Amino acid sequence: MNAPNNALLARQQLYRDMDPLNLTPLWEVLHALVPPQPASPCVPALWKYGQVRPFLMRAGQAITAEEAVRRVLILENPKLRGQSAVTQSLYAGLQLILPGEVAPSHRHTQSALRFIVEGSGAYTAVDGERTAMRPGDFIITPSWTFHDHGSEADGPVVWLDGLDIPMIRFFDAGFAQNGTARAQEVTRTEGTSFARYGHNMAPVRHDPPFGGKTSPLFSYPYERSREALQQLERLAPIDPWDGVKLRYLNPLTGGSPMPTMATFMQKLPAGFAGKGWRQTDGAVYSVVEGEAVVHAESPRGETWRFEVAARDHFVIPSWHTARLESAAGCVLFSFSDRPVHQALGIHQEERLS
Ligand code: GTQ
Repeated sequence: MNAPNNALLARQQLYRDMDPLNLTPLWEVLHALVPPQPASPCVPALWKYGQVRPFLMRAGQAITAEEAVRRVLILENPKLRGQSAVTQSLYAGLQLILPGEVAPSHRHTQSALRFIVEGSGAYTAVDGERTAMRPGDFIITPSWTFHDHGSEADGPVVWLDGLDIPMIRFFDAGFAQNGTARAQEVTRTEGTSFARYGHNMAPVRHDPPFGGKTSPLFSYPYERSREALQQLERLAPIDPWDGVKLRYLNPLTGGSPMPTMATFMQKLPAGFAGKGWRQTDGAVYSVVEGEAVVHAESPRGETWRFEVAARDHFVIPSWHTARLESAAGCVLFSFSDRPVHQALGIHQEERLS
């Protein structure tokens, strides 16, 4: 298969001669371009809340929410440092807001989710309606809607931001605008969206907001999701891979709450020893309650073992095998880019027996 030396030299001369024309030979890169299986440059990674929180609080002293616009510490994949990315397509960060602060109004084409990690009494305002933030709540900021965050709490409030920033950057499709007011005008009473869409009912004559692409529910309260998981743990068989796992949905379509990101909540019963699985959508996890052990293995056979507890965050990249165990029981929130894989017909999942 080896070409003789003079043939190799001729090829190298060919590459050098064509280089000024921005030409490059496919056969030197083909294998990496179309790999036999996903070969993510990302690695599984863990952020222990006890280690991250002191830096969040120092950030709280170093800069105001107003000056920072968004006071966030980005969770960067160790193999994507400098790219503000937790996977190739997703962004994750921990945002801090202190009592009395306002993170000013703006909008962007990137979709955002908030998952509340610590503290109550902050709110986010979307499209003229405020939503209170409580730990475990999942809140949406749809693409191109003005949003600001504020706090009337008596202590720090921290939430996980999940955005499709790297994906929108990949498509070079990002736009952003600042609001004219610091905080947007409130035009609807808090709870209106939930009353309208949060009960398996929908308005009779009503165009879906946000072009029908994003859920009209801004807030999925934890007490509801937790109740569902708890009941299922009692009433129905436990899935050997996931424990009890549900996906959040857009009540008007049955699809994911946002066009680019799927969100999930799952409960591992006490004593759970899950089987391994892998999927093409890399996922970011926020531990809500309890504790678990996460085993991960890359397609090349490298292994990781994370001991996780409430408020810790971790990432499982594409096509890495993961396995969850929990002695005491555990509740996990997660998000991934699955809706995009599904829309493109490239989603794959493998469940090991
Ligand atoms: O809250 O609007 O973590 O625009 C990154 C970009 C949060 C936000 C982030 C953002 C926001």
